Amino acid sequence: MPTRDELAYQILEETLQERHVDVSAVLTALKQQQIETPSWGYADSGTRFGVFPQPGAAVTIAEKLADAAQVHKFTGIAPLVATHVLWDLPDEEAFEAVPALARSLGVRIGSINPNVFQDREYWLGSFGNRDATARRKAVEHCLRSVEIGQRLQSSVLTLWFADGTDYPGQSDFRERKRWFEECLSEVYRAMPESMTMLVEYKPFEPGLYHTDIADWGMSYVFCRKLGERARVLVDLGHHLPGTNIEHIVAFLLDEACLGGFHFNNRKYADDDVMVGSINPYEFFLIYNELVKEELQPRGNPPVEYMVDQGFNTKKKIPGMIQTVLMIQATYAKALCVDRVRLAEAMGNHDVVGAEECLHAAYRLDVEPLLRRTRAEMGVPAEPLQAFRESCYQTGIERERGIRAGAGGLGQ
Ligand code: RM4
Ligand code: MN
Ligand code: MN
Repeated sequence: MPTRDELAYQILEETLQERHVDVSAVLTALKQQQIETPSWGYADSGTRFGVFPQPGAAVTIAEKLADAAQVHKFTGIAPLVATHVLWDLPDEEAFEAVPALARSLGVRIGSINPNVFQDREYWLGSFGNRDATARRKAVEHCLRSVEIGQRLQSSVLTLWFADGTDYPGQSDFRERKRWFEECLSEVYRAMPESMTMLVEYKPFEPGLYHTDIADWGMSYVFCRKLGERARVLVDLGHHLPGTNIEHIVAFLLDEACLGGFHFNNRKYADDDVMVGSINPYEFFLIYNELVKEELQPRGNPPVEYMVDQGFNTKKKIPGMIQTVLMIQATYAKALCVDRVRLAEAMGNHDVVGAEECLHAAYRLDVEPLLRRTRAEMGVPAEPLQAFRESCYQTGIERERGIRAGAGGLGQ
């Protein structure tokens, strides 16, 4: 007698075969998926109105890595951890200890995130600051981050700038653009061949009137001027309402300039809530573009799939496991689109038929496929439930308690 799981898998397999989907290729793709979770996602976070510490939230890099390792242990697809230079790596000793510590926990250091937005000197900007000493300080910090990245065996430098202005007339757009070009280029030139620079954009906040890298186009222009190892970072929350993000993704892919993502979701502004929690269909359509590039590569280098979320009211580790599972399920659905029928429908100008192909994949219950993937990877079929049963959460709540200074978003 086949088990319930086997039966469900067989039924799904038949459906997928009918839909011209190569099921074993889908399983392979799912097993190769790699997601990077952010160290700051395990630390206390808040809003500009305050930070509410959670019992058990991580403070040190060792705790952040240990918590991230739990997410990887129960999902099998989150082996990378993004680090924030200022928040995670306070001293020289950390650079020595961190890679080995990560390895011992079964994870690796992913992207290095310099911080040129918190110090007093950056009040009026970093790379776009009129004051050359502030620009110098920011460049030096980024150069140091390149060095740190090498020591941590990281190959990705992720840049986000809080630069902008609050009022018309406050500064000069063109001057600032030139300063950005100069500073970015100095950092780019210092990177080893193995390192990629990802440039993030954001149309609003903290600047109330303008931000210096406001959209993907500006980021793209900077990257193109720098060279092939500079690519655009798409943070899903950094778009004005109604923006067609999947179109941007496809456009950048075709230009071989899509570097990576900061996955999250927004309802109103840069909310940093869980990816897919507000608009899961939009997330599916984004993954649909990514899968098309995977199936028919046109030269975009591998994309970094990073999470950039804050958990203010959700518990952090289960929140992150839930996030990773959402990303996995969405990728699985995008892999299950009937691309033969879709191409036919497109060719016949059958708008209803074409959209139906996407709907059919989006509606599909991919759970049997995910359970099979997990079984083959040796991770629990129900990661969230298994994490709860492990009692890790109650353990850290008891041992670490509530502490101040956990750093991270909103601080
Ligand atoms: C920004 C952006 C960056 C993140 C900072 C703290 O809005 O998303 O990636 O590092 O917030
Ligand atoms: Mn981001
Ligand atoms: Mn953001």
